[in-house]
Amino acid sequence: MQRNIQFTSSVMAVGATVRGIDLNQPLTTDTHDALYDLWLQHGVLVFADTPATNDQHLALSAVFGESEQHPFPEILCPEEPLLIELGGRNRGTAFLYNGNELRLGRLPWHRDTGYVPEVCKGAMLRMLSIPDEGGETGYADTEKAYNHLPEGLKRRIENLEAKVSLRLGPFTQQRPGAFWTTVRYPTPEECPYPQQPHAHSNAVHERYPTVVHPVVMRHPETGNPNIYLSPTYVDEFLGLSHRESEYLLSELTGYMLDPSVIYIHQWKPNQLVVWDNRRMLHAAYGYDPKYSRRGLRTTMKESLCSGRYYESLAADFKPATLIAD
Ligand SMILES: O=C(O)CCC(=O)C(=O)O
Ligand SMILES: [Fe+2]
Repeated sequence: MQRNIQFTSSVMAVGATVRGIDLNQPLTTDTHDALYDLWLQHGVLVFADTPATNDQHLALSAVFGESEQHPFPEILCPEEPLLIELGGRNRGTAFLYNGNELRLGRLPWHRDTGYVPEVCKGAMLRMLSIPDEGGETGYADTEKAYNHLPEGLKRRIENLEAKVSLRLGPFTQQRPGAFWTTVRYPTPEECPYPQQPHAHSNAVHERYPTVVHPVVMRHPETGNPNIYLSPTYVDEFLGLSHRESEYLLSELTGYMLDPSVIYIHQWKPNQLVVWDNRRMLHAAYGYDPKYSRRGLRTTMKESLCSGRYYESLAADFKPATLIAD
């Protein structure tokens, strides 16, 4: 039977591009199903040449999952609380990375809401204002990364769990997942552009107590295993010493951030990007504060709860052992 599909797609090394969607027309059931299948298959979809209003953005996002309100009230979009605002009014603080890279909006590799037990399902981002240079969003496929692991390493992490806490801040240098080695506040001469005071504080951490997540996650829909780590948030692995944990984390992060499993998206007008947060890591490369950038993003609710609070660990928990290859 002929299917009524309203788009064409092209597959990239990581992710796929979708063209032809017109959000002024209702999407057919076949289009809906084919988009969802393509998303599960590739982890990230770029909708090219797809102008959208906030309502159309929310409607397209609903093809992939039900929207939920993001846990940070301070970043909700005032006109539409199911969207968060990145940049724009939430311009943030500029930092000086590696001694000479002045950047706003830079975020290390992470999985959204990886610091709560119910990690969100996915997110759809659209950029309303794009800087003249920079401002890319990177996506890393942790399923492809898992498939690259040597068998011995797969066995070592099979039943391992990671202790995760909200440490996503600018001062993550020398943490796996940070793509810089030094970071500091710029002097007023180094950054003569408007910015906001730095808001990340211990208070944020206290709102989100430490959680535990499995290191290997079988995707709830495809069943495919991935390295389910958000490098920036990992404190250590349960049952391993801090040193062993740091070593293992950088080893696994090396696979997760190998260029062969990364797609770096350079934003153009009228695009929306949707990613499967159960599988993909992402990072914001940031931009020179002489430019501005504004994006709006949905957050999708996941019904499967992959983690638990650290405090509620069972008393009979048996620590994992690190078996040498
Ligand atoms: O600003 C970006 O490019 C991405 C920011 C981010 O981490 C997100 O939207 O979840
Ligand atoms: Fe994010």
